[in-house]
Amino acid sequence: MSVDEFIRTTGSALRGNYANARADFTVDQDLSTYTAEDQKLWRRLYERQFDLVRDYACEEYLEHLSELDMSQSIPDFAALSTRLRLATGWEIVAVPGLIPDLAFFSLLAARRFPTTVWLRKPEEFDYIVEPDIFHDCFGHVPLLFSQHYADYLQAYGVGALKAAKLGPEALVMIGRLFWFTVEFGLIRQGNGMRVFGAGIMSSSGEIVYSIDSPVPKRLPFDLERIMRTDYHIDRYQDPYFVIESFERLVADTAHDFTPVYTRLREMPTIAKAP
Ligand code: HBI
Ligand code: FE
Repeated sequence: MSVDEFIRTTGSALRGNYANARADFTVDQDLSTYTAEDQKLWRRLYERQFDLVRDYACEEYLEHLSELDMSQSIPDFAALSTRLRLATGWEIVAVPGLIPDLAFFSLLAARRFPTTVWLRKPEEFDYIVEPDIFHDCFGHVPLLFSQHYADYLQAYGVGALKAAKLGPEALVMIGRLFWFTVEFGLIRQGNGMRVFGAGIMSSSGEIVYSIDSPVPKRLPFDLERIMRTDYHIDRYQDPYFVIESFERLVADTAHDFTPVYTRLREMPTIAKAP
């Protein structure tokens, strides 16, 4: 889909500025557009969430977060990319906000992580539905420095492009895989249940809820169950899925999903919690 067509069809719902977007939906990050208020809000968001991730995030995440220097100001994507290329061959590219599925998957398949440039407003401190720069940088970027996770995300992009060719049902199914791993995944580690999904990692409420609450189910990672499970986008998840390691996640999703889509199409969807 072209940028113009995207603006025309999703127009009023789009929050970012798409006017200068290139055909692949990337833009330049202009650090001078962030105000002193934005920087202050970033520091507040970072500080609150940093205290939480220490107790709830997986090891790999914490290792890489502490190596990055994001606590004092909104990160410069070019500087992050320089380090990331050396670590895992990924880079950070700026995007205006949500971009079409195909554009998103194409960037992932090329080891380019689309990162939103705008920051939420102070009144949205606790919660936003769309990804902003805090969600993308704090939630996603640290794990891109981890080799198996980085490989998983690229493979996901390749697989999702293939699903898009197979049709809308396959795309819904592989979209659920992204949701229940990259955004809301849990991982079992030596120190107990930990978070790796970026949607949880950047949320002050859900990071505690996902680990400590007795309410949600925490099911072992099961590709086919995930592909059949519907979800809410605007409330805490139930269920969560728990992986054993990033290596296992890569291995468990390395096969061709084409026959899986065909089989699952005939099976009922597992409804989201009411
Ligand atoms: N665009 N910027 C951005 N960030 C996302 O996480 C994103 C997107 N476009 C599409 C999309 N996600 C979904 O297709 C995935 O959640 C599967
Ligand atoms: Fe995200």
